[in-house]
Amino acid sequence: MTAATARAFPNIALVKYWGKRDEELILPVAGSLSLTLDILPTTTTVSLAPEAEADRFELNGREATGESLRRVAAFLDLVRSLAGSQTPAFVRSRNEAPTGAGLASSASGFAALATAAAAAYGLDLDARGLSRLARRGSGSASRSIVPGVAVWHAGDGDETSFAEAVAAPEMHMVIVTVDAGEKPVSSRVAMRRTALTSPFAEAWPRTTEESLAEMISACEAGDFTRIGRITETHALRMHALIQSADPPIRYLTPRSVAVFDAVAELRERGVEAYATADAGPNVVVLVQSADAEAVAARMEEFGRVQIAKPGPGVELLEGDASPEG
Ligand code: 2P0
Repeated sequence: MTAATARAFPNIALVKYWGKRDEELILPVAGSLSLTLDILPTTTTVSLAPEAEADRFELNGREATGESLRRVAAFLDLVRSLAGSQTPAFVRSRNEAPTGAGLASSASGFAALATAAAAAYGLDLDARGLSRLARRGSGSASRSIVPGVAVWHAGDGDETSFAEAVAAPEMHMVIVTVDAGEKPVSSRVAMRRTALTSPFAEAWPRTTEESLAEMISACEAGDFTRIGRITETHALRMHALIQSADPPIRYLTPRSVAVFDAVAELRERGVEAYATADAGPNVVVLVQSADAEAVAARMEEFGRVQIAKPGPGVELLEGDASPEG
């Protein structure tokens, strides 16, 4: 096969990934757990280009250069080394998240790229193999291979650090985009600075693994309240850790904090809602489906609001059959 297309969706972590123990292999300091969404997918086509001199990468119809091209080309180098190929490729990618909306995700991007590139270069990978490969592009991409709730195991090396599905109760997410601008410090840079300078970095891997074990047991028990509590606590712990770097990094803005307060107020009125936020100011509210519309309406004063449901794992749209496992 010389061309393949794959589609993957972003994921939002309930137990966060923050920090690498191996930057080359992208092995995390602890496991994490996320929900893959059903909105804002990335669709990517990889076409082998034997006549070309170098890889090309087009994102939303625009030719990419600089760091984003370099990252895609480095990832293709990895795929080629596994496939025993030297053929350049043309990568065309479309992100349904509006450009600059702060929701364009390296998770959906590298999950789709890994799956399309593996098919185009003839690598025969099952879901676990795809998750390991996507991880090498961006850690969180390992989880976007998997439908619904995914646990990414820290593992003890490349072979055992992959994501797989976890049984969980039904949950929706209300995404509150309080600021569509670009984040001031990339998560990759911020993770490194946190590890090097925060006095609290030492406690993070152990406490995250504890939260992860509790979260998996809450998911298996179908206990939404426990899932929500762990989610909000772990998100705020991650932001506390990031803020303790030197120089400090603060992703949450006053408006983000106002959303956390509004969510706490909803809880006082008996609505089960829990907030989380990634490496940026936008807030995601975890709810049960019956509450999604009402919570979304309450959040409208803070920014653009979208409701997401659990989404599918990565899909190969043309070429070989869908990944198994
Ligand atoms: C997460 N984040 O678990 C956490 C929470 C951001 C905050 O995974 O360096 O883009 O490419 O492995 O996967 C963002 O990190 O970082 C992330 P790299 P990635 O979703």
